[in-house]
Amino acid sequence: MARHLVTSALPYINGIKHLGNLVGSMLPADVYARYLRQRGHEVLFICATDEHGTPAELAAQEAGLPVAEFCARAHERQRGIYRGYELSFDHFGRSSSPQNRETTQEIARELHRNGFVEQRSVRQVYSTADRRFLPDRYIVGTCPYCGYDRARGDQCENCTRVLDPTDLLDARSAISGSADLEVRDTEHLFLLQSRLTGEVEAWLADRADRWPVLASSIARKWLAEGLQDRSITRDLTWGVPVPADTWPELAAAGKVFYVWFDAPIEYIGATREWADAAEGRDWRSWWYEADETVRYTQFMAKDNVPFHTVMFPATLLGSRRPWKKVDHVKAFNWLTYYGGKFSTSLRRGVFTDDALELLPADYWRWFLMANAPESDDASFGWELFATVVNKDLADTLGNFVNRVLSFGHRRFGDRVPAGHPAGEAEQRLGREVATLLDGYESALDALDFRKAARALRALWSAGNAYLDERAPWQQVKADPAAAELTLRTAMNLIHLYAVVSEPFVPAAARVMRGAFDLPGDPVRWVDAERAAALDTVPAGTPFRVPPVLFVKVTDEQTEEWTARFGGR
Ligand code: B3M
Ligand code: ZN
Repeated sequence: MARHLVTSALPYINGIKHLGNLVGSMLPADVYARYLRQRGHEVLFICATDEHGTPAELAAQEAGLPVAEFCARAHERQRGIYRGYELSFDHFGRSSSPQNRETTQEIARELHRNGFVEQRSVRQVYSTADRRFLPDRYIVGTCPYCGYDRARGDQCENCTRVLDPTDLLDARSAISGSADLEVRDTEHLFLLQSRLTGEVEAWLADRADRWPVLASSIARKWLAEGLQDRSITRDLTWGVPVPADTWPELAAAGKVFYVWFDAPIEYIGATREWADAAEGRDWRSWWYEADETVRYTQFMAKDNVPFHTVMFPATLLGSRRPWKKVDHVKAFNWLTYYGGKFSTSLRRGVFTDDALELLPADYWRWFLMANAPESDDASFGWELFATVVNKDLADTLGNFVNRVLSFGHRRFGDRVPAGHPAGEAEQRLGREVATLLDGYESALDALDFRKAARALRALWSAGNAYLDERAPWQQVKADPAAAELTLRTAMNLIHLYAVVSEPFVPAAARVMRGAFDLPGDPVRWVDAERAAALDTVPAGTPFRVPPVLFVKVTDEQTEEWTARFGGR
């Protein structure tokens, strides 16, 4: 059995994430981690908040809190929300942890020892009023090309031209608005990625072919352009400090590592946090000289691909240490809100906190995964959301469960009925179920989530078709034992649904499974052969009728939410 390391890109600390963020990394990672666990694999599922950098400092300033305090609170807030979505992290860490500081500093020292770090002097804009160096995008001014008066120091949003802060006319600080800016010399560390290009290329060559195409195409494109040396330090107060034993002057000058240097290292840092939290947990067996059995899969939105497939591997390769590197990368396109951008700063779209107040997690999990922006961008709209939820969850799955159990209870009491032995219809159903299940597994193994959701939906539909065909409410009049067989078969389908739907809709799965008093219910996964038999739940097993699984979204709700969140 493989041991699966699964990581989701780390949500940034500065605000509540929207549904696009959720479906772009954390949620699919969770579905995959749950699937692997159900199939009996050992899984370590890691995530964390990404806490360093200028946006965190500015968000703290805006909230009137010291940045450490702001991050501690924001971390707890995000953690609570992800628990609400039942994201089954083995650990949800913080990139500001001591474990990450130590790992980041250690890797930086090793890169230095191996000749991949160089100190260089750069000219940077300093704001006297803000008493800080300003990152390029925190300098605004008039674009020299098109005259747009809110162009940023890195790019003009109006004419899309890439800029240098010194190109701007009337440059001022985006933080304070002050025009009291000067260009100063400052020392920074550069990671000499150019020297690692060949190694990264070779590393990528024998694995990118196995990745879903979105990730591999982006990675190849970046490599084709060649790796540039990158500055990996910043003049900020909040970050992993440059270690004084290696760079005493820079440490004394208060330099910290650039957030994109320490953030991916937090995958390791968070695993160390996890290991430190309880006896008997070994982080090294996952990350350091990990053996062949460890399979590492990363989930992320497409804009994060270059950092994960090129820069982070370059960092690890340059350390010359046996760090585990990623085996599979699954990337996602954008989820749009009515075709436009979700925006954290403008709070446009649906955010993870609001969504959970409207409906339980399963509704969102299903909609988002069944419509995941995999091969293309996908659009969120309330009408579509209502249609999908009502059709798939309420009509197809929920209704089946309710029809079978309440009719069974009414006619035959509170034990799974026996009836005739399985006949031709049941064998046909069994074969169909086995085929669909096989497709479902292959889709999940290939990280093909929409396809997996389609297969799961087809499994649910197969139950409805069988029930309509057999019509136990008719059978019961002429041949009650035939109705009993139909119900016993259908009840077995419900149990099968509980097992295989768990990765997508864990709460509904618990309810379905809980409907049967199967002693110890040992089933983790059902192989196709077993599924075909449809006999996991034997006649005589006590069952109960659970409350309705899914309530339909009404037209009134759709209208209300469209008005509240804006749409179209
Ligand atoms: N925090 C995602 C983002 O904010 C970024 C991911 C880090 S993963 C190491 O775009
Ligand atoms: Zn312009």
